[in-house]
Amino acid sequence: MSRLISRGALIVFEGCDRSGKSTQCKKLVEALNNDGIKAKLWRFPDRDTAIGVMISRYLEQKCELEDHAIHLLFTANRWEAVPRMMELLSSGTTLVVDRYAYSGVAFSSAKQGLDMSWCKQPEVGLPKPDAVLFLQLTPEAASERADYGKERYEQPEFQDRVADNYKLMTDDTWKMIDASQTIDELHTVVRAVALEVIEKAKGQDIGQLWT
Ligand code: NYM
Ligand code: MG
Repeated sequence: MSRLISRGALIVFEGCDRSGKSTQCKKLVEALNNDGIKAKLWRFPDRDTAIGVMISRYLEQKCELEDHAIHLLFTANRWEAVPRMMELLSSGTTLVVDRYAYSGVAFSSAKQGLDMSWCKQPEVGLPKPDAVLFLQLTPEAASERADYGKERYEQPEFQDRVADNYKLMTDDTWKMIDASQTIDELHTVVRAVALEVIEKAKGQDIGQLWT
């Protein structure tokens, strides 16, 4: 298929809480923009939509929600963003996304009574990332970082189960990156990987997740 404009890449960052994803996403978008590459920062949950406000209240432990129900809200928060994401990708903008469906599945299925295959179902068919940059840091190292423990799920035993669940979802789009490096060292690695992914994505259609 020939295109007038080559599409942007969908680059997702994943990892346990406090692994440095938000910092790296921000630095990557800045670096790409400085290089003249169209790139935009995106994040899930997007706490600014009506659904996102409910999610945010739940995470801040201001309300309780049944486990399946909150899982579906996280998923709905991705689906509501899809039209805009597709528009940007096809107009040539690379999206650097802080968490995606893998977070949805890894966190929800760390709870009692929700299995991974059930958790995956509502995520099936979302735009498939061209690459998942997984920032690897032990839950112990993460727990020593600033602000840890403020939100729901930020406990070492829960994060251990999340880390195990992530491992079950790795495929050939995943790049495992050591997140114990300094911010600048990590950024150098991330930027090199991203440039390769952006180049490769130009010639490929956007796939559908887990189909
Ligand atoms: N989280 C995030 C989920 O449980 N399901 C999801 O689908 C997503 C995207 O929300 N502990 C969890 C992981 C985090 C928390 O994320 C909020 P952040 O990046 O700290 O705002
Ligand atoms: Mg957090």
